[in-house]
Amino acid sequence: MKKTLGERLRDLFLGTTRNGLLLEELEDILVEADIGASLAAELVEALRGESAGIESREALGAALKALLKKYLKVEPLTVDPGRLNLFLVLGVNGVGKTTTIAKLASFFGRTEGIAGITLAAGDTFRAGAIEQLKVHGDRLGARVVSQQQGSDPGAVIYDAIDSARARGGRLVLADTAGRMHTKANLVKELEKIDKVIRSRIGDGQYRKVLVIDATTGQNGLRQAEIFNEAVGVSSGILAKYDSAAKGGIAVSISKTLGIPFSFLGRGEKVDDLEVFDPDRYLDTLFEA
Ligand SMILES: Nc1nc2c(ncn2[C@@H]2O[C@H](COP(=O)(O)OP(=O)(O)OP(=O)(O)O)[C@@H](O)[C@H]2O)c(=O)[nH]1
Ligand SMILES: [Mg+2]
Repeated sequence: MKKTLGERLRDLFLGTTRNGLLLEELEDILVEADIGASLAAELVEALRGESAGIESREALGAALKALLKKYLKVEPLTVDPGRLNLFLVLGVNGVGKTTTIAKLASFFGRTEGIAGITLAAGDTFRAGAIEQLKVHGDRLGARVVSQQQGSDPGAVIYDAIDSARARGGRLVLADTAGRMHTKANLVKELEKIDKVIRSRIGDGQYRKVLVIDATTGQNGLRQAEIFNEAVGVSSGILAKYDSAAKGGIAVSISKTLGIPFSFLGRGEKVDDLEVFDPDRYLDTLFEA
């Protein structure tokens, strides 16, 4: 397994005491952790002035954490209990969208006492996606609104909004397909879904939540750009942050695109979701 950022920082201090070399290597280490090339260069530049005073890994870690914390945007994703809330869950295939929906349903049911959660089976593209959501729904006691595979995802979500509203429900979590035949298709489909929701949500709260896989690397930034351009992303969730080897992509995305992060996924189980706490996130990233 790859070394973590923290481990590599420790090696850096064992290997050299010469400042110039240290900062150059540091830049590579930050790029490896998916912080992004331009941000890594910026961080190293910011440290150049202070580097004379940084004589231990702990001091360097603390200085880096403080800088990264300034770049990281964090904002809670909350259910407004006074109206209908719809969270449209977006992301490329396999990042953890459907699992994250189950985690969010469990989180909002457990911690905020939100009852009557509706899951909308908006991934009508992949075989097995609707069944997967139904299994989660059964386990969590959440209603699942679905149509057959291949049907229009906008229509499914439209139905889910209407039926949730008719029952006085407060939260709809809508799944989407992570893959289309082409990027243009994906964007067009998302724009259509977005339009349907906006026409139907009324005075409800509508949030577009992008799931990013912590292990996918800098490609995550490109994914965020595409979804952000298509529909505008309200909130990011960093999934698969179980190990600290990677995951700097959250800083890269929030610094570059201004997208705030709300939750962290740390495992496959329904309870493996935590509110995005910048200190906990950075502590993990720098763990040695
Ligand atoms: N270790 C770990 N695995 C996760 C996490 N979140 C999701 N997974 C796993 O990632 C795999 C894909 O998860 P899904 O929720 O099906 O992903 P998806 O984005 O809905 O995938 P598609 O519907 O195919 O686009 C599953 O095996 C999940 O158990 C996480 O936080 N940690
Ligand atoms: Mg899915």
